Amino acid sequence: MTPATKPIRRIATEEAFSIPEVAAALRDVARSPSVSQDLILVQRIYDAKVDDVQARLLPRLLDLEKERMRDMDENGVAMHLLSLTAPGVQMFDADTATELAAIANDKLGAVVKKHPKRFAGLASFAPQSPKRAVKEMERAITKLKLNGFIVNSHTNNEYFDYPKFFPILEAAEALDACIYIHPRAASDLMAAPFRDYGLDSAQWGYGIEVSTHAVRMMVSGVFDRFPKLKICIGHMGEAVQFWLWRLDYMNKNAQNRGSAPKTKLTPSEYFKRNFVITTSGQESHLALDFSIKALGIDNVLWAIDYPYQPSGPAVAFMDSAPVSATEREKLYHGNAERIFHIEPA
Ligand code: VNL
Ligand code: MN
Repeated sequence: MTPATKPIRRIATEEAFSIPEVAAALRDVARSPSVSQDLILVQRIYDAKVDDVQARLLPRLLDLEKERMRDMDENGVAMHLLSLTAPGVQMFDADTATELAAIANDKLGAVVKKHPKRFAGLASFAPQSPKRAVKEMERAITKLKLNGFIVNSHTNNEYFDYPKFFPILEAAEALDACIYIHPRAASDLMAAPFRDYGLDSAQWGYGIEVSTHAVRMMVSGVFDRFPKLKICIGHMGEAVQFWLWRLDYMNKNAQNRGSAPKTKLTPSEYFKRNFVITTSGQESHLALDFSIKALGIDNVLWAIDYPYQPSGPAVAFMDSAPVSATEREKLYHGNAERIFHIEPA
């Protein structure tokens, strides 16, 4: 008799969900005038016509225990690290955003508690009101036992290097909770060239928005102030690791001419110390190999990007990745367990 081999534990780390309350508020946003480029996607998903091919996304975002769990079982996915899908609560006014984040976190906390082997969760908060955000962050980690935070890049066109957000970064560092910076559409003054050809979202605009956010944090000195802060970015690091040499070189020039503040470390040093990346929606072995070599095997985590991308190919991509068995364990679950405080199986 051959001993049964233990199946590898696959923890997918950028898996989207929504709740009816947020979906209804986003439908209102879809019907209101706004210059935000997020409106393209918000109208497509939350105010879709019945014949819209994307219309099936919303029921799949709202479902946790039925089709999603079936999909996980069929593809050998042990766990989804869930996050309220982009743009989260960041298009609402501060009061609505604060209230909806708490409702989403309560629901997330409940489903994680009910299925502790199948779900973990990243908590939302409203950066529109940093003070109340900090309270919700503390509640989400200490009371709801959630695993970190999700933020969908800029809030009202402002980025985490703005001092108004420092209390949020300070809280995340103190709570030892990683902030996953997920994309949303580019901020208003950057968005114009992304309006055509479907470039607003996952095809291109999302990556430019989040990579710019990450670079702003590194070169502004945020990580000298918060040296233990952990940030996670998806989509194979939004290509930041490919840029590190040039970032280091040109940041030094910018520092020398006084355009950028002096920092203790270089961008590449911050990126390796303060960031981890996930493979969400980016299934290229070449890009994975480069990322592991550039950042180290401990800094790369697997993700699917459910329900925006199918689970089967994401599993096949990582099952067949040209890495050792030990490395695959880290990519599939070891790194996620460490970064997001998920109990090892
Ligand atoms: C898409 C892909 C949207 C991944 C997402 O968030 C995402 C998309 C709104 O293809 O529209 O996380
Ligand atoms: Mn995503």
